[in-house]
Amino acid sequence: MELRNYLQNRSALVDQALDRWLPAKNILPFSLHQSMRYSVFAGGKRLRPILMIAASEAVGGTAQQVMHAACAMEMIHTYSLVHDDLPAMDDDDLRRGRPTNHKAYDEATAILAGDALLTEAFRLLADADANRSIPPTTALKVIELIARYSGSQGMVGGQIVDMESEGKEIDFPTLEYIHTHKTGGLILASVQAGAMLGGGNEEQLAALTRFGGAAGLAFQITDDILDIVGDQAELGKDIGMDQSRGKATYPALLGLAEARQRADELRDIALEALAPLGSAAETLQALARFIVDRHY
Ligand code: GRG
Repeated sequence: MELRNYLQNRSALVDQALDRWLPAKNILPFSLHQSMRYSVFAGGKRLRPILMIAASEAVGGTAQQVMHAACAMEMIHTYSLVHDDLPAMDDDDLRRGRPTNHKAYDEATAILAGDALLTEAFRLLADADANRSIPPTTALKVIELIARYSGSQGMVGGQIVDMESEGKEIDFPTLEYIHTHKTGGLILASVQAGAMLGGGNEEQLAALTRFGGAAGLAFQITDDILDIVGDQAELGKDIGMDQSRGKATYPALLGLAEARQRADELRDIALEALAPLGSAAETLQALARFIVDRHY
């Protein structure tokens, strides 16, 4: 299947499942559930759930086997965007082409919507019915994996180092720490969870771990580049913000050309890592190219 069709098809499946699993707008408390849904259904690419599904399919599993974890991952990602946009963090007005959650609602509601999305994600990951075809040990390993990559030694850890580095000159290892933890981790965890829930063996999991690490870092470097050369309407958010905030980015440290080269190298590392999976990994190959070539 051509990648564009694959992205459309799998993101529609994810949207349907999210709609089923997220509390409806008419369930109390209305404002909280509306605010959660506002950000979840604001038009994200669903890249992390799609990577999880593609990783499951690459090891012989199905989309259905990972759907609850894929939706949980999208809820965690959306919570991170809602909180990242808050006045105490990046203070952004626009996200996914719409006013940010705290602009559409208010700051307290946005904080609580993020809190509830994170909590709901772990409720879903632990849901017995959603895990009925998954061995309990695997389900527990996936919960631990996603918690580890989301928490203080994962995304939240990357976020605080990012904030503390604003306006400062930082070295390359610190920049790599920020990128691999703030963004790369959830992408790596998505791929690993897909391999585990899809029933992959040790060799397949090792290959997909190499793939996910390289793809995750390539994604954030591309995000840095798009913040300079991207189109605001296509991206659905303000551009040029990294430079104005004195953010630690690859182009700031290495220059645009070298940052592009590094993203291309990481794409090639990701592609090489997929070799043991053969033609079963064709979708993941296309996704690795998309991560680096995308305009949005
Ligand atoms: C607030 C705990 C906490 C963490 C925030 C991920 C993050 C950490 C902040 C987001 C800042 C940011 C814009 C980082 C760039 C990489 C990134 C996560 C981009 C958005 O992801 P996409 O492009 O977004 O997959 P969509 O909207 O398509 O889902």
